[in-house]
Amino acid sequence: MCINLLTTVKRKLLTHAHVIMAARQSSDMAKFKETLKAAKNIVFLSGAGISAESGIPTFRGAGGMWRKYQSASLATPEAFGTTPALVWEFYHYRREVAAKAQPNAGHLAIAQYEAKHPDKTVTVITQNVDGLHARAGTKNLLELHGSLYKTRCTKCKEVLVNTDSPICKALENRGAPEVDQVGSDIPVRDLPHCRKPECKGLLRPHIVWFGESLESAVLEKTEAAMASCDVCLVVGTSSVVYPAAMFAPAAAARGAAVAEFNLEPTPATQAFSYYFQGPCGETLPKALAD
Ligand code: BJW
Ligand code: ZN
Repeated sequence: MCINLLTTVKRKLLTHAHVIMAARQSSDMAKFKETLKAAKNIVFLSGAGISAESGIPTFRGAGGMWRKYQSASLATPEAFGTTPALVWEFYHYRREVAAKAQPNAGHLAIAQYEAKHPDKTVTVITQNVDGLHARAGTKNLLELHGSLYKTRCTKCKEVLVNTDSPICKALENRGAPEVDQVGSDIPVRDLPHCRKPECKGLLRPHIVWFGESLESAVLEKTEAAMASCDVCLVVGTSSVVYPAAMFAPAAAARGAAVAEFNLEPTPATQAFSYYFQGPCGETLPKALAD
């Protein structure tokens, strides 16, 4: 029911916005910079593409496989319920990859833009869980889909920051993507567990999986930022995962200037006023320079 409603809203937004915006879409960087200069409330909405140039695989396309599994098939409560060790191997691998990666020119340009414009409200809303925006120095950050470096107890629900490497002894040297193996032989008792003696519940990554609701406090702040922004920069997202995919088309439909930075067009591109094609590690620094 909910999905049907959201799908209808999405279609209407995209069709409506397509009709109004398609003829007026621009790739004029100088014009966009003028629009940005005049803006007071600016939102960056980022996805996996911004971290691609740091060596972190995106979800869809070539990088979206781990072993013989689609990444999206492991990012579900069902997968964790049936094979928690396999899902932990996958997330352990991704924690290690992201910890070794460095923020790239795109992350840094956004962080520097925020620091240089204390007169503006700059909000970074990311679907990424890799922590690279924060490591680049972004302060006003909303992590829509959680973090690789937070755990949540499945029993008492405690959320904790955890940057241990490895997160537990049993996961040491595990999670290699090239291994030709079905499932995982790590016993559940050896996976990360709650530190509280009275609980000892199984920990899971504090990440929003398919079919799960986004954290309400994060969602409320996101909706407030999206409702008040006058410019939104949509960076490196395929705009196919909801509710995140809905935010920028809705902002465009109410008249905000929305600029997309991507290697290729997405289902939302036509709804936006600006489109800058190319690696965002190159296009964003240009767009954000004085
Ligand atoms: C570059 C580049 C470079 C590359 N420079 N660009 C309404 C309609 C239909 C379905 C739904 C709906 N509402 C809910 C759903 C179900 C579902 C959903 O959206 N499914 C769709 C796939 C259809 N959504 C949910 O389940 C969400 N929950 C929810 O809505 O709860 C309420 C509810 C539940 C059930 C029913 C109804 C309501 C939760 C979604 C959580 C998503 N989680 C994931 C995985 C966890 C994180 C992790 O493990 O890392 O988050 S999915 C995965 O996709 C990940 C990402 O954050 C997310 C978005 O992907 P992203 O970032 O866009 O990456 P890619 O790979 O798709 O795209 C990369 C882009 O970069 C490409 O465009 C490239 O071209 C570009 N690029 N290099 C610039 N250098
Ligand atoms: Zn607990």
